[in-house]
Amino acid sequence: MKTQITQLLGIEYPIFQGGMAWIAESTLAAAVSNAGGLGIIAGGSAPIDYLREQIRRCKSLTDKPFGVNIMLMSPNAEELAQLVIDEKVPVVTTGAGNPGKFMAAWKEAGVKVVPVVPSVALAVRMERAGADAVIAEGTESGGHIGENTTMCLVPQVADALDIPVIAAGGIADGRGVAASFMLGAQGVQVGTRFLAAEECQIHPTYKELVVKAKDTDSIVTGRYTGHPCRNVRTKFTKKLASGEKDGSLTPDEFEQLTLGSLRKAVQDGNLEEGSFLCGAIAGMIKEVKPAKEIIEEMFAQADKLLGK
Ligand code: TUI
Repeated sequence: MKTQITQLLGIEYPIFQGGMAWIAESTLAAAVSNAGGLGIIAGGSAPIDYLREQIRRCKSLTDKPFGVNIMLMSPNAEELAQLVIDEKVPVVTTGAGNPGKFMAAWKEAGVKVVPVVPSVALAVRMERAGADAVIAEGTESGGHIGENTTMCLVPQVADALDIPVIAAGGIADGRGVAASFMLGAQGVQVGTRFLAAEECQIHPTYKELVVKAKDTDSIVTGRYTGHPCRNVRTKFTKKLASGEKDGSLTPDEFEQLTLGSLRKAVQDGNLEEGSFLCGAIAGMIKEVKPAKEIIEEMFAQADKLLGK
């Protein structure tokens, strides 16, 4: 499927794998890139030496383009911004902030820059700053989220920009891909569906939670801390949500409880203290499959729906 995004990046399918912190490492990213999408290694708040190793490992596993996601709230953002230049990473996506101060250096180095935006205002600023495309991410996404929905945000961002728009949030099959194109997107970013990819290195308990989730099994916690986060509904996240609602947890206590909770979910499958981030579309995911099958099925269905 050819779009402005496949042409811009030299990939076969216009799909980015979400840069999920603690989750998106070189094995998953290389599998997605080898399948013709854009695999992404998450910077998260990981140490720079680990990320350098992951980037080099990804290069050894694929000769296709891949990207690195920089979480701008992370203390290592500055160092990682330089690492992607030094390692000649072809594409950078950013999240959780405004990457304006890094833009000139990335452009000069020939890195393609694709920021995640939760609003039209930030999308317009990113285009002016030289972004190659933007990812308009709706509140259906997993992890740290904005307020606007994919259905409302994507067409408004597409109307406001000349550069291509990638839709994210709530997309897990060909219907979501086709709908995104109808909304004016030139590509999609998919996170939650790849949690249930065979190559995704998360704890088996995490995959099981995603595959067993129903439509009502995602929950947003932490709005009162200023960092709302969508997770699988578990005993732990229900406790956080009720503490937030009835005031029995202060924002500081909430932050203390959630510190390190993503690592506990991803590495240990810890249901008592782990935050299993997932998007609202988890209920649609029923099977663990190789990334290549996920992508090929998604685009075969989208092609059919779009009458190609
Ligand atoms: O970043 C994400 N999702 C994430 S990051 C993450 S790890 C984390 N750790 C600690 C606290 C919070 C998160 C888990 N999930 N998605 C991309 C995203 N970016 N969602 C929303 C935004 C965003 C929000 C505000 C992007 C830009 C922005 O700009 C504000 C400004 O500066 O104008």
